[in-house]
Amino acid sequence: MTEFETNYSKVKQEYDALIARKNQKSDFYNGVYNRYVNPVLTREHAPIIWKYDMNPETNPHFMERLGINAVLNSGAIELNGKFYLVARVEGNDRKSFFAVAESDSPVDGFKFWDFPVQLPDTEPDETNVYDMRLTKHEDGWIYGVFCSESKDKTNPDLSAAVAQAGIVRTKDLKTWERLPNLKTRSPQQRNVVLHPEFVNGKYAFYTRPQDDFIQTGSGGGVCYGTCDDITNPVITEQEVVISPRRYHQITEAKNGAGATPIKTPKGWIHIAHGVRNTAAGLRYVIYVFATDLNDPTKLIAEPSGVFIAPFDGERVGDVSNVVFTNGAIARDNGEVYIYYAGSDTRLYVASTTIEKLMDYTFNTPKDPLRSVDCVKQRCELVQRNLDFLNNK
Ligand code: M1P
Repeated sequence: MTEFETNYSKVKQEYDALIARKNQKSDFYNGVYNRYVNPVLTREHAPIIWKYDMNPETNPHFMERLGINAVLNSGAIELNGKFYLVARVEGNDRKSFFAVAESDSPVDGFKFWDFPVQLPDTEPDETNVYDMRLTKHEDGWIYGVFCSESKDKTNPDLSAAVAQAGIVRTKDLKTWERLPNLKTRSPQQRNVVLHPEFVNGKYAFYTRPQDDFIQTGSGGGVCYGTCDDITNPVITEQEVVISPRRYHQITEAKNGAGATPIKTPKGWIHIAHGVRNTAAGLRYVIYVFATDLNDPTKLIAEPSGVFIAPFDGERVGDVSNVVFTNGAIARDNGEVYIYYAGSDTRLYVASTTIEKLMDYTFNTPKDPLRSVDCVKQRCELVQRNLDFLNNK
């Protein structure tokens, strides 16, 4: 065999085995959701034809020509009984792009389509795109809202950038129509999500105003605003904060909407991320809150603390100590699959049910905000448990 044939055969066997690999629930237990042993997408899931020149004459060593560095933050949707992830794929050149991975199962078997998503090139200054949230809207379209990043030409700092919310729509995940970027009063926006229903006849967005590319500054948290026309997406009014950042909570440094909210009989459940600063840098965790079914600006439940925090191998990667979600699938049969990236490197899944998610959201006590009150809260639980156990 030639060097090309030997190396290709090894790479192909490993790729085929990876796609065929079955996933299983891990030993992790908290009663709220299950983790799985294997990530659902990694850079090794990138098709061979994305990376290698397959012609032995021009690539005798079977060398990667265009490597893939990471596969992470993914929008998620179920269509006609199949599961689709629109993943953020980062090339070795640091630029991200979107690609659709499809499977018959929500927890394994995801395989990328041959071609990545080719977005219409309507924003000439746009350098990078990432983190698409998919919303099956009641107007009949599937929308993708993502971060559209450009160089801040007004700032001499080489790293200064501007984040905006880009918007596309599709019916089949194959043909994408690009709409103008969302305009709001904030100079920058990231982690913007489209609400799946009209609210008083308007399109409603969850936003995250920020003064700077990294720091949210005066941005008070996850916000809400509406626009009349999705083809001219402008939120004219001041957005209202629906999930605030707070001192000494997991959202202190910043937070952001994650998956498109899930409609339940008791309210819209949001699976979002919160960030705090530590000596080791920013720590990203996933948390949950709920808003009123008829008034999406009204916060009705705030379970205390983290929902998913970086655990075991999730902790380490290109940006360590990060878990981040921008996609979940709530099935008609009550199953819920939450796709979350570990350390900006690979994509995991957690599974639960609507019933458990509601139990967690509406029965987990609120954060009492001060250590002394947290001790009281825990002592009350201990006392109730002792009373119950002693009276059995
Ligand atoms: O590196 C962690 C995450 O950082 C950003 O999130 P935020 O805007 O809240 O800081 C995003 O760029 C996200 O892609 C990334 O995972």
